[in-house]
Amino acid sequence: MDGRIGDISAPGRIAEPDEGISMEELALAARNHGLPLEALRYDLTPAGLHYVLVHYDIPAADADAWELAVGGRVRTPLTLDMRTLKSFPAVTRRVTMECAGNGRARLSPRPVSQPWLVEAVGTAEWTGVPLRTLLAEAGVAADAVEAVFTGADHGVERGIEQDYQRSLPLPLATGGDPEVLVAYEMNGRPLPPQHGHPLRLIVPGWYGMAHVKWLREIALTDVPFTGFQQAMAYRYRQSPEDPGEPVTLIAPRALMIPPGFPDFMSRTRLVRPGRVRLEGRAWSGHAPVTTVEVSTDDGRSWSEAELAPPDGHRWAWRNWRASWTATPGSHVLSVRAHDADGHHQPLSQPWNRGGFANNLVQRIPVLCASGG
Ligand SMILES: Nc1nc2c(c(=O)[nH]1)N[C@H]1C(S)=C(S)[C@@H](COP(=O)(O)O)O[C@H]1N2
Ligand SMILES: [Mo]
Repeated sequence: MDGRIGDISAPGRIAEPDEGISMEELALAARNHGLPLEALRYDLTPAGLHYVLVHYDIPAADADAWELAVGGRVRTPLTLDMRTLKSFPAVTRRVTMECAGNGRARLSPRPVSQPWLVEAVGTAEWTGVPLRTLLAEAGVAADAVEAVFTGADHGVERGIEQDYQRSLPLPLATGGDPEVLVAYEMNGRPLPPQHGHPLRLIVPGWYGMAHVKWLREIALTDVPFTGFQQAMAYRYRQSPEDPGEPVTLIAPRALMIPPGFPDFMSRTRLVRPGRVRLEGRAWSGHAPVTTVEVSTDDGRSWSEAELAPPDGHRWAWRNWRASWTATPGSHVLSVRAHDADGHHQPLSQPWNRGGFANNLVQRIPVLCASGG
């Protein structure tokens, strides 16, 4: 396939109000997977339980032959193999990553795309070279404004063939807070194929789309990047004509490990009467989480949960817990997070055409059966 076979300005599709999940959405949901919510129990998500989102195919990648090109508006273009990359001083950062489309499947009307409920999240320790180290090595030209990152994967978006590419503003690419990483290890092991083997970008605090996997090129540019994933996708738009604002930082969210045990098909949770420990995780890319509140009466009243103190991992989720005395009958449990910038989770859905950053509070219907 070659060149333009479609219309890159074509907007994504919004499902009809009563339209069920399509086979195309099921095909995406079968390729990609979320975090089973009980895995919120682990501080560090085991690699196989971390959510996965791959737009096209996982590319064939040989670490021994891999080369990262650093070029564009730099003084000295570089070509770095894995051995050279590993010779730079390495850092390890614990980072919670979340897909910008998390929560999309519950929107109404529903944007047709990967149908995440709330499980597109995970936390890992990523080891690699700070991006600023590599850019200092290459020497940033005075007129550079952005860094464009290209993955080795390739596919078609709305009829146009392309590589997966995203950019970051230069101050973020060369800055130290947060420090962007060119990572080659996840939880102390080489990156697994689905998470970008052998090299990926990690952008603490940003939604997943910025963390370019199978990273093969970094190019500094003197104009803002206008590729599909930057200028067309990942923007908060209310209408197809709306230019929208770019999707960047992760909005606050708290999730609860569904208590009790599930009914296989309905997924309804069953608990026995008495004390039930409620716990989960909370995070925000804007600012540290300050408060987590829990409701056991479908959002009518809220009480503060116990939030774990800061542990030095600013870019990772934090544990919270609360206690509930279950009484026979039906209940709806909810949890919501607030951050130090005053962002919090809404009680009605924030809607945009891409279904991005829907951090509507989680609702968990629970059935408490008497007689245990
Ligand atoms: N090259 C490349 N990088 C990519 C993607 C992709 O399809 N190709 N998907 C992005 C999106 S939308 C998300 S949410 C994260 C998912 O990272 P993970 O699969 O390691 O959790 O990778 C991002 N990086
Ligand atoms: Mo994503």
